[in-house]
Amino acid sequence: MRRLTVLLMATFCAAVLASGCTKKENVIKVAVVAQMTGAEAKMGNDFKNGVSIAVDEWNSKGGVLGKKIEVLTGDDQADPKQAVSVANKMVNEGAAGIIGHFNSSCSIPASDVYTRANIPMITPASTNPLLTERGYKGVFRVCGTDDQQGKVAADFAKSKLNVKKVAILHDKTTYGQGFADLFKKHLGAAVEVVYYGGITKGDKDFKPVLTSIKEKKPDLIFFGGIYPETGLLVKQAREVNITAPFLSGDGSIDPKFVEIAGDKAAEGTYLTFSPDPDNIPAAKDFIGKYRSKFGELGPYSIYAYDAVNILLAAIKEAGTTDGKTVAEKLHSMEFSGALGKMRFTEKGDVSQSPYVVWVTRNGKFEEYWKP
Ligand code: ABU
Repeated sequence: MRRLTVLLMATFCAAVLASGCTKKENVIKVAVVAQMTGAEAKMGNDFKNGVSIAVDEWNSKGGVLGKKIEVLTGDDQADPKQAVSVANKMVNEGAAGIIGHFNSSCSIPASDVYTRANIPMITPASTNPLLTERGYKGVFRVCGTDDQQGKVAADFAKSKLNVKKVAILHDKTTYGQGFADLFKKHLGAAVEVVYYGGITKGDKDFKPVLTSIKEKKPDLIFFGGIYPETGLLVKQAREVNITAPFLSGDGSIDPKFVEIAGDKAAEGTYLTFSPDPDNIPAAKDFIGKYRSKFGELGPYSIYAYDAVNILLAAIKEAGTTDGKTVAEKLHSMEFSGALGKMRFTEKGDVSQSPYVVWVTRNGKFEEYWKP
């Protein structure tokens, strides 16, 4: 009797283990990784929302390669060390592809981890050029680069605002400083840089640096950084009676920027970003779904949606989740997404990524100038 009980228990355990294994094999995991908590959590959650809409659509049609898709979520807290740690976690949990990260300072070190593990990554938002300049075949971005964005910002400052003296600030990150340096490069010698310096992310009082900038009488203040600091800089600049316009970039074009700066201080602030997706016919369905489920579209929600759709389309076309095969497919495919037709270059950038200048009016962002 005792023998029979042991045998039955062993059979039961084997069945449980087998069903566990079967369950594992019956899903394909994709990971969305960005800052899900902290001051910039809005951007990470915008990614997550965009990815969830795409994955629900795929799963309602049966998934991919006959398997349901499961989304893993990783929080890098906008911190490069945490990004490496969470990248390893996603590898260990069996992610077949990564949508992320947001910050270039996270995407770059995390891409080393994914490359070693043969897992393709597509970032919706990391714009620092270095990300795709290291010869990694499985690293992609669906956004543009700060070289492109910096050129549009500089052309706007020179030809539309006619600036002669500019103050340049950045947040000392890979993105913020890189973008500021590329803006400066594209300004060229015709514009005098009367102030150049970095602030520290997370600081709350920028009045000392703004007071120094005020003495230099710039025609424009440029900031390379993300909306929590942009909002405070714009607010405090007006408090120390700086009237010069502000110009920032894609890391700041979020309603949270206006919330922090306040409508009055934010009025007239310029930001570089891609053109309004509301004017893209292919984006209409996604935007409608997003607004009804999550409210207003985040700047990079649609990029996250397209990124995961591209990844899943490549897995489907490849007929496998093997990273090298999927990456090869990503390099050779043309994809029709919510942002229109998309193709990757040899480096892993998108072949087209236009930038325009937006302005803040009555607490909202409007397209204002295009090169
Ligand atoms: N491109 C906006 C901010 C994300 C990053 O590149 O760090």
